[in-house]
Amino acid sequence: MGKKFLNFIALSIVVFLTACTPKSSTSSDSGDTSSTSDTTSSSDTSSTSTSVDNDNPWADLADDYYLDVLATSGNDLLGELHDLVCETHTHYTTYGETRNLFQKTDYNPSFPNQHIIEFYTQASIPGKWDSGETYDREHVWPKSLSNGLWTNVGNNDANGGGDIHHIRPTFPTINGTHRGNKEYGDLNGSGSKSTYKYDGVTYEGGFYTADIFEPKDAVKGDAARIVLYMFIHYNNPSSLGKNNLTTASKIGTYDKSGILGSLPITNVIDGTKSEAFELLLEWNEMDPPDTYKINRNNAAYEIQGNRNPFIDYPDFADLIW
Ligand SMILES: [Ca+2]
Repeated sequence: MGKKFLNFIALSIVVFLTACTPKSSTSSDSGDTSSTSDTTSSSDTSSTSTSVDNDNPWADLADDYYLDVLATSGNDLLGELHDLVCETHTHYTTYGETRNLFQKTDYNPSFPNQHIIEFYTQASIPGKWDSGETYDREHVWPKSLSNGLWTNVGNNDANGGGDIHHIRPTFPTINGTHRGNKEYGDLNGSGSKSTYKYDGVTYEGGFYTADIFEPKDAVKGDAARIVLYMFIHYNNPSSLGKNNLTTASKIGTYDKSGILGSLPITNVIDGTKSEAFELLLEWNEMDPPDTYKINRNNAAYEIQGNRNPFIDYPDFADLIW
């Protein structure tokens, strides 16, 4: 009798315990309900990374490239994307090297290995480098506005000024005279038309004044996404190149809001920083990446090891800014 009673007590304890435990464990195991966010936000210790890891918000993007990015907005997302594009940037192309890369990155799908797409007019032109006669190499973020980060770009230099995500093939006059080192901005119908005659055809590349260059609508988003990539990659006042990763990566873990200002958006209108971002976000939205730009991102990834996140997922820009 006594033994049966003890067994009953033991069984009751087991039933009681099993009934209790799910209460605390379901909230962390069941995952998808609102209770998860409470759990993750309440504990900032390293133990959370394992559970969040299984729930990676960007797992479907570009295969596994964004698997380590766990943040979903603001400076945290900016910092993690910065770390990612720096740390995976395993090959820094020299400016000289870019002369022979456009045939891989900017090729016209209708004439692969022969023609490339000129950046501002989107004209299809022969891709073989002819010492800058047909096309030259445009710094979308001008050298003189780089805060010294890629002011000196010789053919042997490997810095932001030779990054293949940044450099674009452009007609010489459009690059040298119309764009020059002018800031990007909206001219709202004013300014001179940027045109270039090639092989009997006149191509249009946007508008310009003495101070501002406005790419044509079909190129606005592409230009904006390059600027945003450069901003998150090179946002650090150190010298850049193969040895800068340790310093540059600090933005992911240190005073992100402070560091943000160290590379101002100097190449976009004379407004405040928020006005510049407003314009870039608008351009990013009005002109989404097309197939050719997606191919380009993949080709640049094969060459450098890193990707332009804003081509893979333009909404990153809205989530950050
Ligand atoms: Ca476009």
